[in-house]
Amino acid sequence: MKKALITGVTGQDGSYLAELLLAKGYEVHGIKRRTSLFNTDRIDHLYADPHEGGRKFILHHGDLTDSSSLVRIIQQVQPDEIYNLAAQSHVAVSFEEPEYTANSDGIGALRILEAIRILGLEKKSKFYQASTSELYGLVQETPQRETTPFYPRSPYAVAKLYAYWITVNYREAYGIYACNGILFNHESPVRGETFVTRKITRALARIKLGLQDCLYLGNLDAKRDWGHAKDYVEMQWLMLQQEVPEDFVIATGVQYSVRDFVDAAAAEIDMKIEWRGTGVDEKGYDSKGHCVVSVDPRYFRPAEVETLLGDASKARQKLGWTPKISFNELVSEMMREDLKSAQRDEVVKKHGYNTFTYNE
Ligand code: NDP
Ligand code: GDR
Repeated sequence: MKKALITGVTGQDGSYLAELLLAKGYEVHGIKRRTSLFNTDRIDHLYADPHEGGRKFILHHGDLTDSSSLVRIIQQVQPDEIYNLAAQSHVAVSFEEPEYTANSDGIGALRILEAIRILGLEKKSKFYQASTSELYGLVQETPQRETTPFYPRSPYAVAKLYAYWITVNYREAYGIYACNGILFNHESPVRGETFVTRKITRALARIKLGLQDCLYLGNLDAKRDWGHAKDYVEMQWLMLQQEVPEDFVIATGVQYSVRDFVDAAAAEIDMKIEWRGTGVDEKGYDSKGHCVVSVDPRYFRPAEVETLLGDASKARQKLGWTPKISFNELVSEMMREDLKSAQRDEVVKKHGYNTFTYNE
């Protein structure tokens, strides 16, 4: 039985990847951070009680900023495959916490690669690095592919640039089977609530049911190549099953703006969007006291990535990979699931309890 170790197992991709690998018969180990509240919502359905034998899904406490925990876990697990998905993954937050982002997202990858070396696992443990389309930042070529020059535009992207190159370097220097998946944005119903797609579907569902007044957004003209996380984790696994380790771009090849995403999500629930510019009062309300979408400059970034569009021809040709879930199916699934959770909140509210609107 193959053993896989996933860092970031409590995140969006970690949860889909754990499901996929368990279905393929792997023993799956995951690293989670110590938190003051449970942070395992996305993987609770996979949880197995440690008091029962024969577990295939095992969690370990560790942190990408703590080499000792990483070395200890990798030594104990002796994984055939390591998927490094853990990161401070929010681009806007990286401007506020640049040093921490560099430590976890950049040096974190190095710590795992060094652990592989220290433990003499160069020929045993294959390594996947969660690289990103943010590396292209201020784009030098459209669409972006493996050979497009990088131009990172945030502390997050700069940290990921280090992780990208250290992965390439350890592959070339020490013969480790190490690859970068350069993944374009991918979303799902379990996407973090402060990324723009989930923020939109969650807010529109709550506005529809009268639980929230406004959706405040930043740059509506930013364009992204949005795919579904479920499709993309399959690709992460495929990249570690090849004869030779290589880096691959993963994308749909179709681009939409943030505004398009709002329109598509609203259409799913027959909601007519009232676009409000910055010309309304400071709270974003119009004269009728009603507002649906408002631009709030607080969500503008110090340096923005305006447009990303990927070319995944190499993955198509060499790995036979194509995304199965379309943009409209993705939006529809996210909207459906957020409507369900808003309906639950509606029941809670009807019984006199407050529900919480987190406007971040
Ligand atoms: P999430 O933010 O949903 O998940 C990140 C995971 O990393 C969480 O499990 C989080 O733990 C964990 N984590 C954060 N910091 C640390 C740390 N210091 N030590 C250990 N664990 C930590 O991200 P996604 O699932 O969306 O993305 C997965 C990876 O892919 C990330 O590296 C991201 O940068 C990259 N990526 C994502 C893309 C996307 O569109 N989703 C596109 C391209 C790359 P906790 O649950 O406790 O917060
Ligand atoms: P991104 O995703 O920065 O591409 O990083 P995000 O959804 O945060 O932003 C996409 C675009 O939407 C614009 N935007 C807003 N973004 C947020 N979060 N909130 C808003 O209110 C808002 N309004 C407009 C942003 O300015 C941006 O242009 C994601 C992360 O998953 C990274 O970890 C990953 O590497 C990249 O995708 C590929």
